[in-house]
Amino acid sequence: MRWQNCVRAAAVAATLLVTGTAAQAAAPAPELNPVAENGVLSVCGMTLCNSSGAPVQLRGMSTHGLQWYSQCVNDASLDALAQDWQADVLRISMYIQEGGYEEDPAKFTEMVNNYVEEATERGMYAIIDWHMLDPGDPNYNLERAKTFFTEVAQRHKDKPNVLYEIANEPSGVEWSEIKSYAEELIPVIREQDPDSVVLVGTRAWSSLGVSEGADEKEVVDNPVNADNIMYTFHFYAASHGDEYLNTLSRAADELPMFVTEFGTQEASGDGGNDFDMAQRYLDLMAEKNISWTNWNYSDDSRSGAVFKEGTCDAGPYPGTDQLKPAGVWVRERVG
Ligand code: IDC
Repeated sequence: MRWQNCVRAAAVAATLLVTGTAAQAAAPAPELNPVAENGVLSVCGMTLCNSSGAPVQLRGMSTHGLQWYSQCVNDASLDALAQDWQADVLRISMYIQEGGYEEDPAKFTEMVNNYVEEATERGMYAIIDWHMLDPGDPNYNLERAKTFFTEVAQRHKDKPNVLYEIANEPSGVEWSEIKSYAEELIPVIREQDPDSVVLVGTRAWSSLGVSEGADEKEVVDNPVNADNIMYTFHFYAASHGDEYLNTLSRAADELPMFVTEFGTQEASGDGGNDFDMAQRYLDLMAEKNISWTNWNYSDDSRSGAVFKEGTCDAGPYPGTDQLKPAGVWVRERVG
């Protein structure tokens, strides 16, 4: 969060002066971390607000799929994310298919629970991302989602820092199907954890319908019947130009929006970066106070994975030497 950076940077500098080296730097004092400063978040108007009712913009990173890149989410990398990157939020991406949750629900639930604890220890918000992708109908995984979210919401209900993202990227389904999924699942979460923010994916890979020829109107005209929710929008700057940007801009005036995934490259998460277009999105999100997490905090070979290949074998994670160009760019903008 921009307004707190000076204070946090000063505190980190003071810590460094005392201890001498970055490696010895202690975690930021509790009063200087995003969660201690802002407490329980809620949706107020079209934005997120802190426990005093002041608008906040969270900025941070999404993990890659935990079934593939959990080695990039460890004590040292999370310290770097919280202290060096100064991230407010970690999105914990748990795929359901492709070797994810459906293969071993207990193992993946435990992993997510542990990462929520790690984010909490570091004073970051945590988004629990139900990373459904293929099949694109979220109802396919409804029973699994009920089981999973009951467990994680029960476990974390007393924490101030957990947000629940219930459908990463629906595709090939009407908005009405996504809405009905959300209206089945949200009460299940609320039963355990009544006051947390829930993030709802939108049609066509969370493009508010644009990638399938629709737009935000279908949501504006027929919103999910629940309080304290936001809708998600995902973009990849080298693939998604003005039509997408304008849709996000219009939508943000009528719907609470959270960009839980974006890349500076193509929708494949790979290829050349379009930093100019990405900056236009970032400017819009700053102007309209839209929170965001970037894809992704791993050392996958693709250009959108922030670390160079092999970084997660042993680190180190702070600084920029081990970052790809997209990583250098986004690290500067997270803090
Ligand atoms: C990509 C991963 C890649 C994986 C693929 C399919 O980077 O390793 O093989 O998913 O699971 C999304 C998705 C996100 C994608 C990402 C980049 O939410 O899972 O990750 N992307 O393609 N939506 C648009 C882009």
